[in-house]
Amino acid sequence: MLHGDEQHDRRQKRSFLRAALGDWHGNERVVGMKIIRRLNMGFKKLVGLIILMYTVMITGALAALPREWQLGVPEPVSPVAVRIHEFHDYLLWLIAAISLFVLVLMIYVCFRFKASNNPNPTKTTHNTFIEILWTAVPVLILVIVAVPSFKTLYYGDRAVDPDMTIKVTANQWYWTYEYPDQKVTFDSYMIPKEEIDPKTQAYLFSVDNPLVVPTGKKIQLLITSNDVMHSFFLPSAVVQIYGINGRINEAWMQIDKEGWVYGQCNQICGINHSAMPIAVKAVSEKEYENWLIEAKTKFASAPPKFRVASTIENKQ
Ligand SMILES: [Cu+2]
Repeated sequence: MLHGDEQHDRRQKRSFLRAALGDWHGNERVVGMKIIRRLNMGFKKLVGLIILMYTVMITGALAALPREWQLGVPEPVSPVAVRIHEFHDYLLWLIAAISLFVLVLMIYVCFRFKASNNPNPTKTTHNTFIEILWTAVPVLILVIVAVPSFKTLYYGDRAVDPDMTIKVTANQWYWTYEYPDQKVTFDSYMIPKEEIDPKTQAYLFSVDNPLVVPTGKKIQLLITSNDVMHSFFLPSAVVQIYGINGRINEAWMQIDKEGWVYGQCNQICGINHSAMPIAVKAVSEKEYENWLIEAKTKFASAPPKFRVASTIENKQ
C-alpha cells in the first residue's frame, strides 16, 4: 500500500513522462522548460561527480602535473614566480587598455569620417601637437613597462644571501644534483614507461631520485652541463636557465609549500631529450634533515650508472 505522498509523487512522474513523450496536454512551453531543467540538473550532477573523481585522482604527487584543459599559467611556487605572475597580470591590463583605446578610436574614425558624414575632407597633413603626443605616449608606456620588468629580472637573476646551494649538472640524458655543503651527489633518471606506477607517478615526469629541498629556504641553483647544452626548466618556479659545458649559470628558488614541482630539460639535447624530467620534492625542514641522513649513506654506496668523461679522467 502506497502512502498518499508517494502516490502523489508517482502520479506527478507519470504525468511528466506522458508530457515528455508527446502527450502534450496544457502548456507545451512549460513542459519543455521542465525537461530542460531536469536535463540541466542531471548534467550538473554529472559534472560534480567528474570533478569529485578528478580531485580524488590527482591527489599527491600527480596534483602538481599539468592537467587537460588547464587554463592560465601554472600556479607560482616561488617568490620569483609570484613576481613574474604579477608582472604578467599588470601587462595584461595594460595591453587590454591600449587595445580597447585603439579599437574605440578606429570605430569612431570609421563612422565620423566616412564619405557620407564627411563630404569635404580636410587637407591637413601635419599637426605638431598630435605628432609629439603619439611619440611621447608610447615612450612613456615603454618606460612604465621597462621599470617593473628590469626590477623583476634582477630580482630573479641572483639569490641574495641564499640559505643553501644546489649544483645541477645536465648530462645526456639525466641530471646530477649536488649539495656541496652536505657532500651529497646523486643522479636523477626518468622512470621508464614499463616501471611507472600510474597511481603515484607520471610517465615523462617522475624520476628515480627527485631533487629534495626544504620549504621556505632560499636555494641558490648553479647550473652547468657535462656535454651538450641543456636547459633546467621549472615552469611553476619560473626557473629556465641553460646548462652549458664549462660555464656556471645561476638562478634561485624558494618553495614555500610542501609538494612536488615538475619540470624538464627544454633545450633540444639529443635523442633522449624528452627523457630528462626534473622532479623537485619540497618537504619540511625536519623531513629534509632525515632525508639528508638517508641520502648520505644511500648515495655514498651507489655506483654511478654511467662512466662519464670526468669520472674516467679522475681515475687516471
Ligand atoms: Cu637536455
